[in-house]
Parts: sequence; C-alpha cells; structure tokens
Amino acid sequence: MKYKLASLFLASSLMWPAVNSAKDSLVKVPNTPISRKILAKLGLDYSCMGGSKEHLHYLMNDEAREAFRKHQHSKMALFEAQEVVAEDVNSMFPELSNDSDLGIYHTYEEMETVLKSYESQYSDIFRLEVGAKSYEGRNIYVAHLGNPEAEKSFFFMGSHHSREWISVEVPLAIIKELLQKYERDEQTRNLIDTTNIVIIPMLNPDGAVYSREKYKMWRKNRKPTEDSRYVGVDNNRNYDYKWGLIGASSWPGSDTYMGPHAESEVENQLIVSLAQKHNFTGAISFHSYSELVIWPWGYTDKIQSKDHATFAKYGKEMGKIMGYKPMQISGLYPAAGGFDDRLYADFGVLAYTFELGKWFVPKEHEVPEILENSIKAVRYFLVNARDPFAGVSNTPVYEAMRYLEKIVYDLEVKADEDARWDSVALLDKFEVKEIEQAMEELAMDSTLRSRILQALAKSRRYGGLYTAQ
Ligand code: 0X9
Ligand code: ZN
Repeated sequence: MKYKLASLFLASSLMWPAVNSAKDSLVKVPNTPISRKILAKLGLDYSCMGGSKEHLHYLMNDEAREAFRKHQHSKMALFEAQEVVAEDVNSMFPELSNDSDLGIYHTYEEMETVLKSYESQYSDIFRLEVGAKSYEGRNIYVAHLGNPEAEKSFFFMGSHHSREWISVEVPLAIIKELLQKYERDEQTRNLIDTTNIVIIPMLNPDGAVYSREKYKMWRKNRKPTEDSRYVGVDNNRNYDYKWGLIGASSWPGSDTYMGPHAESEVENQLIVSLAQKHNFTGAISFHSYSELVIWPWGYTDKIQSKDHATFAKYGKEMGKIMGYKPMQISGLYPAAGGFDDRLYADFGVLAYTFELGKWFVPKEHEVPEILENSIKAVRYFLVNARDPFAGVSNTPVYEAMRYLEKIVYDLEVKADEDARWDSVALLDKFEVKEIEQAMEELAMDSTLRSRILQALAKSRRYGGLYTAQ
C-alpha cells in the first residue's frame, strides 16, 4: 500500500514515546540535494538502501522516528513528498521455517560445501583458498578459476553487505556456470584457459550469518567498535580512497560507519591484497538493490572520471543485458571509501558495482532471471573488456584530466589556501584550450570550472597566458 506519510505522522507524532516498537518501514523520498541534506542532518542513512536518480529509500525505524521527533521543523519539507513503500520491511524477506534452510539462498555452510565439492570435482581449473579469517573466525573463501598464469585477470565478488543475500548467489552461479560448461562449450573453455578469474562469493560471512539468523536488515560486518557499544563497519565505506569524505559516517552506530581508520577491516585488507597480487583488468562487485550498473567516481558528483567514456561503453552494454540503468555512481548519491573507486583509482581496474534486483533479497521466483542475466553480463565482460583502455591515448588533454581530478579534490577538501593554489598551478604546463577541453570531457561542475579558471589566471602570473573571463 502506498500513501502519503505526512498525515500518518501528523496523526501519530503526538503519541510517539521516545522509544517505541512500531514496525520498520521503507520510505521513499525525492532524490534531491535538499532531501539528502535533511536526512544527513537528522543522522539518517540515505546512502545504503535502494535508489534511483529520482528517488531515495530510507528506513523509518525507531531511531528515525526519534530523530524526526526532535527536529520537528526539518521534517516538514521532507514529509510533503514522501511515501511509504512498505509498512514492514521484515515482511519483504522470505518466510523461513529455520535458519538452516534459506530456500534458494545459500547458508554459509551450504556455500562452503558447494565450493569444497567443486575443489575435488574440478581440481584442474578450480582452487579454493582461505583468503582471511573473519572477526568471528569464519573462512573468507577466495575461489580461483582458470589459468593462474594467464595475462588477463578478472575479479567478481559479493556480500560487502550482509542483507544483500542475492549478491552471494550471483558469484556462486558464475562459478557453477564456468565450471560446468568448461567441457562442453568452446567459449567457456577458451575463457577459462586464457583467464585468471578470482571470485569471492561472500566477503563478509559474519554479517551474512547474522542477517540470516538474527536480524535480517543487518548490513555491516560484526567487529565491535572499541570504546563503544556498537558493532560493525560498513565494508564499502572502509577503503582507502577519499575515505570518509562524503556519504559515510564516523558514528559507529551508523549503517554507513566508515571504521576507525581506512582499511581497518580484514575484509578490505583482503581485497586490496588481491588487487596488489593479480593486476585485475576488470571487476564487478555485486550488491542489491535498485537494478543499476554503476561505476566511479562514487566520491564526487562534480566530475566524471577521465575514463568515463570507457566505463560507459561497457557499462551500457551490461546494463542492456541486465535490463538495468547504467550510470556513474554519484549520479545516485556521492559516497566515498567504496570498492570501485579504490580499485579504479589505485590499480587502474575497470571496476563496476551492480545493484541487483528490486529488494535486498529478491523473491525466489525472481532469482533465476537475475542469475541468468548476470552470467550473460559477466560473459560479455570477460570476452569484450580484455583491454578496455587500449583505445585511450595519453594525450595532453587526457593528462590534464588526471591533474584536474586531483585539483578538484584539493579544492574541495584542503583547508590550506596556499596548498589549494599550488595544486591549481600544476596546470600551468598545459595550453588553456587543453584545460578547457579536459574540463568539458570531465563534465566538470560549472562553479568549480570557474573557480579553477580564476585561480589559474592568478597562477599564470609570469606569462600572463590566460585571463579569466
Ligand atoms: O552504497 C553502497 O555501498 C552501494 N549501494 S548499497 O545500497 N548496496 O549499499 C553502492 C556503492 C557504489 N560505490 C561507491 N559508492 N563507491
Ligand atoms: Zn550493498
């Protein structure tokens, strides 16, 4: 049932006790900077539920009610336009008779059994490694398929986020598909013989088990935060690239808690060590939900990446296969410290995130199509994106784009004025035309563009090459 929330709240807000036990509902608001600002001000996470360019979902739980109760004024603007999408999020998870049978979904133990059986059945082309031990002592499995000597490496993974159960099923389905088709399908055999494929189906097993057995909406890992009563870090806010800059929380109770320091978590350390070891060409991190194929940058919506055209080329094709919308991550909302930004920025990986399905745990009857399409998209990726940056030549404009990316960050973040202008001076070696073209190709925000051009006018004091308009 969908209805405006305003009347519901006006009717019931007077009766809310400080703590109550109403159901946790899923609420939809317009995705605008202003609603993001209000939600952030209220301390509510808008960057971890579903969304689109037009709408954001967030969770109306006791904490949110309490925040709204305390800030009567801020809530009104938001109320006008918000809708309850589901009254009780718990009703959107499968009814389970017991925790050891999740229907079509794998438990941690079932996943373990399947992976071990592949190890004995396909020992020539499959190897199972315990990449790391989780905080609660579970194995974080890394599956290696194909040819470890191959020049090309690809990486697929699931379950940064515990409640996103479908994100485990897709990597498992990819493994099964590639192994089972190896003998009878030529394309698969070629791929396996010429590619080193690394797959982590469940990066965060502690959280995954907790979501399946204790609290379905659990998102983070399960490591307690020192000197606090809270548990868990959001693994997709913990990576060491623009860590904590935006869309992440420093409060350990938050669902988007970024952790005590960058890459403090064993899960994140494992991913980075694999990236260091394998020289991945491409990667896909599976999440749910929203039916999106997204790519860097996540940390800013003020620019595109210098490789946006390349990301868009493969992203659009995979979007078509999935029936999903392709876009830059920050088109949804900027959030820093994510997997894709880190792999792209520091290892040059063509790294995507897929937001699978319409809910964290899609209905059983929806799962086969999601798996089938994902397998097709992964095949497309493995076959076509083997040398994705081949067409990109290191022209002065491309190089200027690289500098501009750094400058945008310095201008936005550095408090020290001198350091900011020093950073802009890096552009002195480029022609003005090249800089302007680079800004155009980065689709740079216009305010930022004029700030940089003005700063440049100052820094070009020797030759007077450029005068700001
Ligand atoms: O916010 C996230 O971590 C992902 N969405 S989710 O609803 N599954 O939590 C999107 C991650 C996109 N990548 C970056 N923000 N870098
Ligand atoms: Zn996620």
